[in-house]
Amino acid sequence: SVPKPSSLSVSSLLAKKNNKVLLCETHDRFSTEIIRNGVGKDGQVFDGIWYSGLTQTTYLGVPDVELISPLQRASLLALNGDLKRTTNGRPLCAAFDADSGGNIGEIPALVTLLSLVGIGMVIVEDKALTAPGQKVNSLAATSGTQGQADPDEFAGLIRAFKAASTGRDILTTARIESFTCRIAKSDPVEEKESCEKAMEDALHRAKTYYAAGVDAIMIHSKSKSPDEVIQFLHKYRAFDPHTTLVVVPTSYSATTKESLYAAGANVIIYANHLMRAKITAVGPISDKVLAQNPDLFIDDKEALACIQARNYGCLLRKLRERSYWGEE
Ligand code: SPV
Ligand code: MG
Repeated sequence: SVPKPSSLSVSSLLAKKNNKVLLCETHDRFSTEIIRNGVGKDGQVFDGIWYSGLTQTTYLGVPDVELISPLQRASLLALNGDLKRTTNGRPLCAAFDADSGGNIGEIPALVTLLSLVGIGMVIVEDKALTAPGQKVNSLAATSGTQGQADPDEFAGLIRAFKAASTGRDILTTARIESFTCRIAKSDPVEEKESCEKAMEDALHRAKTYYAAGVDAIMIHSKSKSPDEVIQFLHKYRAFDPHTTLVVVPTSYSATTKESLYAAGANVIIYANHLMRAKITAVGPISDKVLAQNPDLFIDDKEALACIQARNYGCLLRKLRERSYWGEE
């Protein structure tokens, strides 16, 4: 029989924690244990996991372009034994990054599967995906080249997620990309106008998605300053005091949690921090290991040259040629 996940629901955590919930991405059991056991100076803990498209695909060694559909990613989570994430230690809630939602016909299966593996929040972004594999990550330098979905059509997608979630404890969340899909202008007057237009567009979309019945709204930004997000939070809160608001302080990571909560945010997601930290850390370590163990290659000037050039492809070829790795 399928083990029953004992994760906490996002909605009950919001109620229990005064509408302030903290999530962090994890991409393997080890990183999950790190966030489960981490305690901040103020005694604050992570409430749950963000199943990030970026870090899940990076872990698999493929780009974050939505070549693997949300249903395929959810299936991989279900199959890799992730159900066990809550069976020992402190239970964590979980939110799933559903990219642009995938095939509309697969939404009932996607929501059912997410619910089965104990996920309490599904987040769908309003990017216009022209074909599988055409998504641009929101923080990529080229994110301004990605168009946004028509807001009314996207509202239809939200309704499909809501319909599939009936009777399930899973919050449908609309993610607004008006700030990340904007192309920055070099002229200051044009730049100001473009920012104002993006704000207007973001607010219009939020109200449209609210009318479609979303449970939560996420506002994303790639600005190093939190200003546009904070302004959006204040403006949206003046219209609707209740809907759960979600933010992702990656590019504006110096901003405190308190200032985001004070502006009206309810869920803060640290979206790819552990994977980014891992990538930054392992490169220099592997360089060091190679640099400190040159004896193996003492007479092998070609392999040494590959090491000195930090050319891993060249080094792997030399290792294979010399059968250091035995027969393949
Ligand atoms: C992810 O973590 O996959 C996200 C957040 O979607 S971001 O990478 O900032 O777009
Ligand atoms: Mg993503």
